[in-house]
Amino acid sequence: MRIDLVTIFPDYFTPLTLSLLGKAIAAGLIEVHVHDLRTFAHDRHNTVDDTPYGGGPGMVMGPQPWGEALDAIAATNKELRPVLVVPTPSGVVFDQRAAQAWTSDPWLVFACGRYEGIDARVAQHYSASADWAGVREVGIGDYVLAGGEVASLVLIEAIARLLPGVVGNEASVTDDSFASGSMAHLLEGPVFTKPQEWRGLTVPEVLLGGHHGQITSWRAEQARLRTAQMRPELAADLASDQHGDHQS
Ligand code: JFH
Repeated sequence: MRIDLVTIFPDYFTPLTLSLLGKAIAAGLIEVHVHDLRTFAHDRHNTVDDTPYGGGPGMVMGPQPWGEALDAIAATNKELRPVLVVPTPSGVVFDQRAAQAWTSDPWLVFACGRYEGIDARVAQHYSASADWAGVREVGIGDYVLAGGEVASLVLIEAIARLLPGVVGNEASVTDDSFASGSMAHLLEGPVFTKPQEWRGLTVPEVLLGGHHGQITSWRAEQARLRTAQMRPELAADLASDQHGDHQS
């Protein structure tokens, strides 16, 4: 998978060289290119923002540097059509199902906005361009970040760990796909490792016995309890599914 990032803060993406992602990049499973948007602004101060039409607080990123940057990126490979990903608090919220679906895109270009966001004509233009595979305006949750950089890191990490060969421990990813299948709306219960007793706290007996049937049903029950406690709205979905009106 190829990933391009356009930003006025290229340093935000140094974490991509670490850990899981860093190894995947080093192994050639993921190819990452970071671009400084200001190099596509041509006035004396490399200005990328301006006042909003219609008034209101803050500044908006103008379309000109974005157009030049994105056209230059698309022109680097005429075999593939990139998908333009635009993180925004007013997008569809990204979830595990989207992460799984996006693993089959060969080329994602992330437009990381700042200020109050990017002039809407940028998304409009690339949605209609035959050189691009589409535009996805996405959020990562209902809170407002200062820009698209951290949201892009979140999206990339969620997608990249699902790519074949990226996670050494394949079982942990297999478990995820199990979790997004029949266990669709269940949270995971507690997990334990050695020592068997720590500060007077013990590991549940059932996990020590090696009775796999009992362990599986204990974990299922813990998952139900945890979901009811932490995410009552998901528990409600589960209950209504069981009454035969499953959504999506
Ligand atoms: C981003 C920012 C918009 C406008 C009322 C609520 C928002 C500040 C680019 C994604 C998620 C983001 C995100 C993604 C990209 C950008 C800051 C945008 C507004 C009006 C203020 C700039 C934020 N899930 N959260 N945040 N910003 N206000």
